[in-house]
Amino acid sequence: MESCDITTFIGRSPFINASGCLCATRTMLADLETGEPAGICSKSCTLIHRSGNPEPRYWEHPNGQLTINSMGLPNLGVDYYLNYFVETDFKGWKCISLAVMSLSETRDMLNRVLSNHLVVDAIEFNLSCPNLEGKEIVAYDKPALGNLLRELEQVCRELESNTSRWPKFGIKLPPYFQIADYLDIARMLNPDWISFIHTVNSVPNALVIDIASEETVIHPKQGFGGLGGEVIKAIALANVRGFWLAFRQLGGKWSDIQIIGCGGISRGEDVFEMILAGASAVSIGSQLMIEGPGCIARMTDELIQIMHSKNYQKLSDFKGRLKVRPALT
Ligand code: RRO
Repeated sequence: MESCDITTFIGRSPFINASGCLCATRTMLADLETGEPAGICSKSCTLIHRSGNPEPRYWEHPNGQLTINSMGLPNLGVDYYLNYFVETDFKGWKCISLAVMSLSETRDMLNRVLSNHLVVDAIEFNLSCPNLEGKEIVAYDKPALGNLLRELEQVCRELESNTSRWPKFGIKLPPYFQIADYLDIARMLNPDWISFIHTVNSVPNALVIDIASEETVIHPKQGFGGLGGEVIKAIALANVRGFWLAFRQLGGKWSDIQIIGCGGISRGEDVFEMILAGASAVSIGSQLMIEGPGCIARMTDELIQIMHSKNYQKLSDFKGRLKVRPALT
């Protein structure tokens, strides 16, 4: 069977991991690499390590369709992940995810990342962690988000002279639930600075109950956590499509902002749908936790199978080309 071309802006295929999944330690990252994703993204990190929320803080439904987490940003600190990227032989796209807790901390982390020996291809600002005690999701506060993005860009520009190579900058967004949000947020992104958005993070403030024990399945934050898995795919698709349409509406350089689709992807079909909706690449979260890195090869085969059946040679043959039939009036 003749093979399809599934290269994307990140490399030889559309697949990366969703930050947080199989990427918190060297061992996990090395394991992730065995699945041969096109790119890897490290666990969102802070300046110094954090142990995160108390256990139990992650739970998978036995049928594999749903996960809930309240990890609370456990990570080993920015230097740990930078060192990993220095040491690894991985040839693909390397992305470090920075949790934006405060501007001064983010500046310190950026200073380290944008050193003369830039070891990553991309920097993702996580603006959407749902699980921090006493901290709201900044990406839901539009005026605060607008200010923060302006400040972050300014910090990046100030540090530009520190680096010989300019990385791609992107942001990890939470799911939005109103049509107007896509355009409001898209307008805040300066396409001369932001190259990609990663949408969606887990769906915040879900609650899963075990009826036998009459308890929540995870315990931090009163049992509330971020929802992942197949059950969130429709929300993720809507966000990918909403931002794709918003970037086309704004036109010009906004059309160059790439979308990494995330949320509920567990089969080649889901990847196909994400790309049809406008994603340029996809990230795998819950399914990586459930199945392990082998899911990437499986989904690659499934995607290619679908492309063959539809006579598509490359991803751009169908990317963004979702058909919408006008409603009858
Ligand atoms: O660590 C977490 O609790 C976490 C993070 Br930073 C995130 O961005 N998304 C998520 O579901 N969990």
